[in-house]
Amino acid sequence: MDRRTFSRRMLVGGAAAAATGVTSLSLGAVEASSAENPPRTAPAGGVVRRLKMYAEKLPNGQLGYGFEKGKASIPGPLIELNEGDTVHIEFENLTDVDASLHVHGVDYDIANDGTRMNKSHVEPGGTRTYTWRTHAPGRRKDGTWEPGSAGYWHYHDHVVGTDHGTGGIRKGLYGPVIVRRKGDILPDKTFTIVFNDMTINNKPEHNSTNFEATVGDRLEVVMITHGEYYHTFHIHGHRWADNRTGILTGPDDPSRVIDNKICGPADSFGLQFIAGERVGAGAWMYHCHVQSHSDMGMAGLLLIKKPDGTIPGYEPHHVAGGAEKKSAEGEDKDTDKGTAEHQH
Ligand SMILES: [Cu+2]
Repeated sequence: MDRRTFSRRMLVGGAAAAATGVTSLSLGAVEASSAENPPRTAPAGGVVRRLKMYAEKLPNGQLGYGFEKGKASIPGPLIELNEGDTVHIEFENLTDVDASLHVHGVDYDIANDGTRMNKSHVEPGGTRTYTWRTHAPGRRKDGTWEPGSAGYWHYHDHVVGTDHGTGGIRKGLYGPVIVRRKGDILPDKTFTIVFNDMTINNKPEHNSTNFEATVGDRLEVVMITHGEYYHTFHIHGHRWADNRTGILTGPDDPSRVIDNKICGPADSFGLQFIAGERVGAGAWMYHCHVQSHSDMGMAGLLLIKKPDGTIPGYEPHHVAGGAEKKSAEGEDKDTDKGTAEHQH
């Protein structure tokens, strides 16, 4: 049972409803201002995890990473760690070219760099285990402060096409990494949005990449940029804090609250917000705010439903990018379940 279902059952069930005077129906109203229960938080790290990861060719000729054979996706699957965790990733290259797994932000020695420079890539059909470590912040012996590993990071290929992985990234070999600090607020759902050249998540232009949620859900977005251009990431009706977690820590947190952020190649950041808080359900656009980019299709929808599942004013046949959808493209326009969406 997810948190949303849980909180709604609690409300319908009695005690909470009696105390606050609200009913489950009023959750969908515009005046619903925040989640009802204290959010779950990240535990302390220190766990050793093992993952299997594949790189493979997708039916459309693009390339993807996946945790299972035949299940590769663009972006690749979310790798979520807590500071102090170690992960050993047994990476198998099922493509017909050299490939690798190179990560940003966490601790790895040179043998785990995933580059041709130190022969840490993998030949077609080959396997290699990459080890990533993470650590909590703390004071060095010299008294200076060492940052922890927590952050919104990403992994990508570094050898397909060129020694910089230009061909691999262009074809979809990239994915999100989240390292959490003990006590970080956990979301109900995580979406990964990658601006790669002029696409979102390598989808054909004007096939908007949509995500679904319900009013009151605590949503998290991992936003990654790749390719040749700078972009600005904008969400309608929702804001976030421009800091490590995307959430203000309290009334004195000096972080700027924003609804638009500039991003360039290999940048990554994360944000959290409550779906529909003070604004209600709807087909809320998100898009690159470089005008020519949004006009060329760098736009999608956060489909935020009322608890009864409806979305006021939403007309599913209008594409966010502005052009009418051709019927042949119908399948691709569906929400990004199972690839860029991660349910907690
Ligand atoms: Cu753009």
